[in-house]
Amino acid sequence: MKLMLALDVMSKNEALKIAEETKDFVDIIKIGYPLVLSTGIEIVKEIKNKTNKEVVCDFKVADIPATNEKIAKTTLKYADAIICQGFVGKDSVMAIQKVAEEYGNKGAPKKVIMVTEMSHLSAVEFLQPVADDLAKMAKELSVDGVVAPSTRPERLKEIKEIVGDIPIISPGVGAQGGDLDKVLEILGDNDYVIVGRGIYEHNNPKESAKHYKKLISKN
Ligand code: O7E
Repeated sequence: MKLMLALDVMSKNEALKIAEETKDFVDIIKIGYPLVLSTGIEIVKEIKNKTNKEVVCDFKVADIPATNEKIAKTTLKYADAIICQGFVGKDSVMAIQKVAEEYGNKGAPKKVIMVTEMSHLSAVEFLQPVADDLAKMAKELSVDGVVAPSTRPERLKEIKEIVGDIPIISPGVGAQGGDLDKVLEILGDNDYVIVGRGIYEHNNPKESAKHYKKLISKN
């Protein structure tokens, strides 16, 4: 199982410092609006240069196909993968997949990761009722990864069963209180556990990353 660092800090120096300190224990780095809006998209290049890791842009893109296409082009010029919402429907996701195909090459294909059910409390209001259908759509579209919650292991399991061998990317352990032991029983070698605050807010991010890496590597 792999560790994805959610680097949601707001300063370039802090981001680069934590990325470098934790790089031996982190498999891939996810950044999103907090860091990119604070520093600019060029931060992707700087993180990649410092760490030699793949960088995923978590923009949870959720627009009409024509706008999704533009966002994907700007993002995938820099990043290795982009995260989108599935609830906007097939054509919006496919517009991003088309850009990923165009911008990738054989050695470094660009990836599209799609959100199904989110990890926060209110995800049960509107997203959970349609999440199984979103997971089925993700499978039909053969996306490169599916986001499902560590905060609700029973739902994580159900979504994993639907998507089969598509890698799961799961947030919610650490600050959001997800039970890592239960998550480890469900996820497999190709899946990712996301940890953000549990690492970057720790007084020793390197030790925390090492700790999480050790825990998930036991399985
Ligand atoms: O709670 P933390 O600090 O460990 O951070 C979790 C990260 O995962 C943070 O970047 C948040 O935006 C993201 N996330 C969720 O917490 N819940 C979700 O349902 C989805 C995501 C997410 O990253 O979606 C794309 C992978």
